[in-house]
Amino acid sequence: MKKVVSIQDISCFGKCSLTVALPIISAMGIETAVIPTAVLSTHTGEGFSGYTFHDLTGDIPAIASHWKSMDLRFDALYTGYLGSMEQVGIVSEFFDDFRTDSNYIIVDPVLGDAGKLYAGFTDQFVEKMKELCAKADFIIPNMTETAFLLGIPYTEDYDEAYVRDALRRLAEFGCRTPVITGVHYDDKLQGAAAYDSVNDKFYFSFDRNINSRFHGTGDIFSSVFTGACALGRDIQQCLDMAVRFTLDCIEATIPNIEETWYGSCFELCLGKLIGYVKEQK
Ligand code: PXL
Repeated sequence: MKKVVSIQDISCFGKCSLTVALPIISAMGIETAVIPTAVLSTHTGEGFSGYTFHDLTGDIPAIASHWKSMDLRFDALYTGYLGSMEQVGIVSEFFDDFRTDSNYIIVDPVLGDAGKLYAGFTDQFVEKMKELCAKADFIIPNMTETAFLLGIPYTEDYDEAYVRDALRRLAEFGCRTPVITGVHYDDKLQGAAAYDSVNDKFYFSFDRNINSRFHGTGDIFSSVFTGACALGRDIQQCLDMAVRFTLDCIEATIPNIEETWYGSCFELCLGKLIGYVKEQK
């Protein structure tokens, strides 16, 4: 059985990070270990204020050393939202300890959306996140995170040449395959693009665009991508499954939007995801 460890916060209410990664990767038939990096009462995105934040950075080295003593190994190490520069440094050490010749390191450099950094993040934090990206096989930023990582202005007016150039520049940080999510050149299609820098090859996957922003979709995408990667799927298959399932979740959220403005209704789609894993060879 494949094993993944997901390292990110628990937002107790709000459907993102671990409360998304754990059910999604498990539904893909993969054992999912977790390292909660912080406990928040809700996520920090639009609509919530006054949330609590309990930092668990100090627990991570002890968890890592216990696991090392048991010689635990994982097919993928997957990180999402990290709450402080110190935490990014400790996760970086975790990568050094648990990287093998055959596993994947997947970093979703959670920094912001819609052209803005999330609450509490600074330019120094972005710099620190770049260092973590250098150790990854795959990084999965959205268009906002791509702009912050590259130090370029955020724009919603771009074409395929812009995306290819951004992917090449992200690869210069040292990660093998950057993946950009939320790519859309017009109102009809939305999807993701990847660049395998070792083989100098680009990959694209698009599906129907829905012109609205949905919280937590980045975590849904990265969780499916991580699961598909751990299952040994190729880059195109990982992109296709993550794009398709993210769209399923958005479509399921629209009729429930009044109730779940703070997250996407991925729960209603897990049956489909299990089907995709079975169908895609
Ligand atoms: O969905 C990314 C995410 C994860 N964790 C926390 C967040 C966010 C985005 O706002 O606030 C705590």
